[in-house]
Amino acid sequence: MAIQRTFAMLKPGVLQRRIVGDVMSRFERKGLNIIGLKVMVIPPLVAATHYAEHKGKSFYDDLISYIISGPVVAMAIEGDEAIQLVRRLCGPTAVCESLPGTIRGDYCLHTNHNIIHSSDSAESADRELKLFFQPNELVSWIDGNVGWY
Ligand code: 3AN
Repeated sequence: MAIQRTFAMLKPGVLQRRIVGDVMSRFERKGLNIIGLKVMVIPPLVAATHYAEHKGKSFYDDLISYIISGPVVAMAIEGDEAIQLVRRLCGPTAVCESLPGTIRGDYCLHTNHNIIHSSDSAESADRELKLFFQPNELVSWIDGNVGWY
């Protein structure tokens, strides 16, 4: 096992639906540590950088206008194998493949509003954490229960 940091983001609509606590509690219950947290409206340039790999795809323009349409909750999460574990807690991109029990499986009806983003690799996590957080906004902490998870 290796301690990793990853980036996750609750997309526009999650604050309005008042399910931020429900979603975040899944990461807490798993034993992962929230080490950075902010509510923000993503500037268009940051959105374009974040989703650069999708430029040119059919859903790109809608994706950008949606992601800047309201406040998001940006999170930095730390723990053993955090990158893959957070992805698994979120569930697959396509809502029809997201099983009940995953975040997307429980909270979304449409793939374009699949409520949460999480980094898909160590490289993405590093890039995305730097895009959304300053180094001094990330605070590692020790959980005294660490041996029980
Ligand atoms: P993930 O967020 O699971 O890593 P990506 O990076 O392939 O998935 O896609 C980024 C975002 O683009 C998704 N979260 C979703 O909002 C949107 N998206 C991806 N594929 C589609 C699609 N086929 N139709 C509509 N929106 C899509």
